[in-house]
Amino acid sequence: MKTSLFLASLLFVSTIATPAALSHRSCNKPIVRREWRRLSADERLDYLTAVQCILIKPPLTPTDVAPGVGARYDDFVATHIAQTFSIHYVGHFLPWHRYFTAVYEKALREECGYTGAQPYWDWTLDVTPSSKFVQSPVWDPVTGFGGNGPFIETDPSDPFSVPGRTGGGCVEDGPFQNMTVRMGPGADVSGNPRCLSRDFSPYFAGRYLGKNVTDYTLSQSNFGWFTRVVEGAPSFDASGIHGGGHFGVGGTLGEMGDLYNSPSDPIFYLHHANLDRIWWSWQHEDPVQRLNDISGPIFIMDYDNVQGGNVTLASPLSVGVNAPDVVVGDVMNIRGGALCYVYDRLH
Ligand SMILES: *[C@@H]1O[C@H](CO)[C@@H](O)[C@H](O)[C@H]1NC(C)=O
Ligand SMILES: *[C@@H]1O[C@H](CO)[C@@H](O)[C@H](O)[C@H]1NC(C)=O
Ligand SMILES: *[C@@H]1O[C@H](CO)[C@@H](O)[C@H](O)[C@H]1NC(C)=O
Ligand SMILES: [Cu+2]
Repeated sequence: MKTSLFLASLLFVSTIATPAALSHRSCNKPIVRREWRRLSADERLDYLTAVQCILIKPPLTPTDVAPGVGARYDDFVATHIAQTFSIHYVGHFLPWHRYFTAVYEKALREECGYTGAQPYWDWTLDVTPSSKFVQSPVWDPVTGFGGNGPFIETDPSDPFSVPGRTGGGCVEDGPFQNMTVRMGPGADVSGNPRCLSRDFSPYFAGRYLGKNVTDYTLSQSNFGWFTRVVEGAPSFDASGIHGGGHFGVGGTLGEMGDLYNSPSDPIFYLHHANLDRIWWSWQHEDPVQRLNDISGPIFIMDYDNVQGGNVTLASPLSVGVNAPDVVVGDVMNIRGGALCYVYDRLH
């Protein structure tokens, strides 16, 4: 049964794969994704310049779909918002975000003249001790993404109050100081122009982004548990590395802490590239098994399969206007199918 399903899905992949996926089938010269601090200062500036470019390029999303979309960058945010409840706490959480990040990387390269690969942020380098968090090179005002916003009081008894939050206001320095966020908050795509906010919690980052949590994540023996440990429970008391990055940076009031709207902060893509690298590192430990190991619910939080079955290699992935649809099997290997990149280092 298992074998025939697997063969069926392979057949499915090879017969209906999209032209885009087919054109990338041979991956002889993968681009190499590197950690932010291992790029030269010029390479960091090249990346930041490409982000400034996509922030002002005209959008592709039709106005009746998301009236507030004002730039090509927003196409990605609106796509994430539209699918929020079908791409988190599901089996295809990691495959979807892998494809989404690669498609963003492709847009920077093909539409904004960027010649490098998507960088990643290895937060384990910045959280021991947690006081180091604010000094990370990723927050540099010139060769990074700028830092925190000023502190804004919130009600600490609010269940959404992230423990240890220290900011909440508009980012005060760096290249995204004057960036206009239009999508969100939450599911709202009508257009709410405002500043980019961050609400750092060094405490939260220290608790979930240390090497110990990544090592625990990598010790899971199958994909079903691996992805559940990456996502953690939707609670501040039992987050995983995914929530660690989102709430460590976005806290309560920052874009990164908004499940829908988090791609509005350009650091989103460096966080997700690192999650992807950790998944790749896990796959690499047992490629024969793990390049095909996929499971987990089709429907959000449906871990007992009450509403439906599990995701398979044939399950569809859509990133909306940004690229052709693919299937999970097209993104299991970063050097094949719809993808063609590698990481400089495994975790
Ligand atoms: C942001 O806008 C303010 C006020 O117009 C200006 O002083 C500052 O230099 C701008 N910062 C960037 C990074 O463009
Ligand atoms: C990892 O270390 C942090 C900081 O000491 C701690 O709060 C957390 O509970 C540890 N987590 C695991 C899974 O070991
Ligand atoms: C779905 O996947 C989980 C592991 O992620 C597994 O334990 C469960 O048995 C699977 N359910 C079905 C219906 O195959
Ligand atoms: Cu997401």
